[in-house]
Amino acid sequence: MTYIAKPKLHHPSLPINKLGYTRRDYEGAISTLCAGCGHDSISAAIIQACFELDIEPHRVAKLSGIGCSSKTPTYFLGNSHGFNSVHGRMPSVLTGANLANRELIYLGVSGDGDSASIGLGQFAHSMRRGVNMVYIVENNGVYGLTKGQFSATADKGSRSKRGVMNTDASIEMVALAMQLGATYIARSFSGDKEQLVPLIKGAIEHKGAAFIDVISPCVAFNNHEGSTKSYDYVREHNEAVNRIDIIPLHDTITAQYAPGTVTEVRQHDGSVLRLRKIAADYDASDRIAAMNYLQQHHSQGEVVTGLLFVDEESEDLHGHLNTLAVSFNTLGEEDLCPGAAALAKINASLR
Ligand SMILES: Cc1ncc(C[n+]2csc(CCOP(=O)(O)OP(=O)(O)O)c2C)c(N)n1
Ligand code: SF4
Ligand SMILES: [Mg+2]
Repeated sequence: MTYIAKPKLHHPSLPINKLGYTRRDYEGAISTLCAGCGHDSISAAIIQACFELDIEPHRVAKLSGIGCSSKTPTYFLGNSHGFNSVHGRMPSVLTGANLANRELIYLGVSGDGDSASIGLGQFAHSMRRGVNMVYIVENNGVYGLTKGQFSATADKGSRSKRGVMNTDASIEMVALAMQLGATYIARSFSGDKEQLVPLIKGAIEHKGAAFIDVISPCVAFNNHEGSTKSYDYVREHNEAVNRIDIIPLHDTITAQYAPGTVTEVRQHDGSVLRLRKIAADYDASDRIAAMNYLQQHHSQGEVVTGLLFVDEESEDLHGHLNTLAVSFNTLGEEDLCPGAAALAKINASLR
C-alpha cells in the first residue's frame, strides 16, 4: 500500500505528556480521505485520547476491515502494531490476537458497511464474548469506498444523494451491542471532539467489550438534505444524555461537584469515570431502561449520544475462559504441551 509520510519537524514548544511524547508522536501517515470526511476527526480524537492517557504506542494493536473507515489506522498511531484484515473480519482476527497476547490495548476500527452487513456476525460474537477491546464504528450510513450505496445503518425513509428513498429498516448498532451484552456502550459524533475524546479514553480503560458508534458524515455521498447522517442533521438532532470526565489511576481527583450531580464509576484499572447527567431521566447503569430510552428517542428521529451504558462489574473473554494471567505468546513448549502421559490420561477419559 502506498502512503504519504508526514514531515517529522514540529514546533519545539508543543506540549509533552508524562512519557515525553508530543501529540505528533501519536500521528500516522497523511490522510488520503476526502477533505471534511468525518473519519479524519475520529482519527484526531484517537490520537488525542492516547496522548492524554500517556499510552506507549507499542502497547497498542489497531485492527480494521475494508472501507474508508478501515483505512484510517494508517493515519494514526504510526508506531503501533497494525493489521488491515479482510472485509468484515476485523473482530475474529482481533479476538485471536487478544487470546494470544492479552498485554496489548486492542483498538478495532470499522465502518457501518464493514460491521453491519458482511461483518454483522463477527461484530455480534465479539460483543457477546466480551473481547477486551475498543470497537469503533465510523458510521456514515453508506459504503463510502464503493461510491455511496446505502448501508444497513441508513434510516428507513432517508434519501440518497440522487433522491432515492431507503425502504429497508435500519440496523441500530448500539441497540444490538446492548442486547448482546457489551459492557461499555457509547455514541458520539465526529464533529464533537469534546464529547468523543473522553468516551474513547473511558473505553480504552474499560475491561471488556467497549463499543462506540460514531456518526461520521461522508461528505462525498451522504451529507445532503434528506440524509440522517449529515453534519446538519446530527447537529440539529443530537441529544447528549451525559458528559464524562476520565480520571486515570495515576491522577488525583481535584474538581469537586455538588452531591447528586455526578455519578462516579470506578473501572477495573482504578480509573474513575465521572458522569455528569444532562438528561435527568437517563440511567447509564440500567441496560433495560437504556434500551427503551434509545428506541423511543430513535423513533422520534433523535440521535442520542453520550455514555449510554457501563457495567462496573464487567469481565472479559479471558475472565470467562479462566485463562492464565500471562499471555500465551510468552509460554514455552513445556507449558503448552502437557506431555504424552497427560494426553494418554485425557484420551482414556474420553473412551
Ligand atoms: C468480500 C468483499 N465484498 C465487497 C467488497 C467491496 N467493498 C469495499 S468497502 C465496502 C463497504 C465499505 O463501507 P463501510 O464499512 O461503511 O466503510 P466507509 O467506506 O463508508 O467508511 C465494500 C462493500 C470487498 N472489498 N470485499
Ligand atoms: S468517500 Fe466518504 S467516507 Fe470515503 S473518504 Fe470520502 S467522505 Fe470519507
Ligand atoms: Mg460507511
